[in-house]
Amino acid sequence: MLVDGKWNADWQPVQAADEKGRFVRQDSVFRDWITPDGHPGPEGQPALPAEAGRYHLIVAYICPWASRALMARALKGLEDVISITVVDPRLSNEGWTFGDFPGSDMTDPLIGATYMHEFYTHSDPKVSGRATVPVLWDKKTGRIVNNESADILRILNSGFGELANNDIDLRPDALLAQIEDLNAQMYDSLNNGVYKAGFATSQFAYEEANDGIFAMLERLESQLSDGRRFLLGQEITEADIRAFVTLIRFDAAYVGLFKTNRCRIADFPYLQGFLNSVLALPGIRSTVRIDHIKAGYYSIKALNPNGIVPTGPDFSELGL
Ligand SMILES: N[C@@H](CCC(=O)N[C@@H](CS)C(=O)NCC(=O)O)C(=O)O
Repeated sequence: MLVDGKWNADWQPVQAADEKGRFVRQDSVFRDWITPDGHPGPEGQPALPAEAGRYHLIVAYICPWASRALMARALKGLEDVISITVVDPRLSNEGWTFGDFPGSDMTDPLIGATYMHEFYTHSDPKVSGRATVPVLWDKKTGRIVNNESADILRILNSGFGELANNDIDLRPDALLAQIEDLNAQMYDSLNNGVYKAGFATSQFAYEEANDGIFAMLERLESQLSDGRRFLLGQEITEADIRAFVTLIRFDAAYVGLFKTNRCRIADFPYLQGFLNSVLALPGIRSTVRIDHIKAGYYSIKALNPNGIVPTGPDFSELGL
């Protein structure tokens, strides 16, 4: 990670642990906003004005948090407004890097960076913390606008005004309370829950995380069992994006590497149907790269020292 703008040690996946061996995730550092005319964000955040071609996303297809941003960009039809670059899914000793894995970018067109952490020090020479993806970058000022995917989802949904496809609203007012409630519960038990299982440093913390994960999967399965297409009805919302990015990685990576192997998503008929419904939406399929997901997670040396990537599972039922 970075300390006062310097890369200080080989990359390690575990960010921090509490006294019971639970994985603790760090908070994001860059939290500015983008709004149609540059007026402050919803909670008064300093904001830049929306502009076609000005902003850029740096992502990793392995990463669920980055994939949320990619999904929102696709659903809001912002592919021609916001450009992207993709890092190599395999983590180096200095974290994310550009590289030659198929589907990644070999070089960075923005500042000529080799490593992700260079975008952070370019934005703030004294920055401390982890150099995570996704990053929403402003080409005009040459700095990070925001590195928190929860914010980026909101920015993409409403910050680009008429530049976006506004037939889709990922946070409709009528569902906002339900979306926020489900988001919070899914974050703790599922989205971050799989990491809490995988990076637990005690049996207790691992089992606690597993109980949370499978209770949430059962709940989502039962919620979908009335035949609705998405978690809160017939239209996709932010809650579906958040669920999808974890569910699509589950059988490919978490079941094996993170030991969340009580059962697979393929064993839940409604969750599997939900994955198909989301994948059928325009632009979504290209945000999912199972090869990156497997290569990336299984490159985490602390969990898989020999770097062997499993050949399965078979994703043909989802057409992946
Ligand atoms: N809160 C951040 C978390 C992002 C995050 O943890 N990304 C991971 C990849 S899945 C990362 O870049 N990790 C690199 C590191 O921790 O050094 C967000 O949601 O945007």
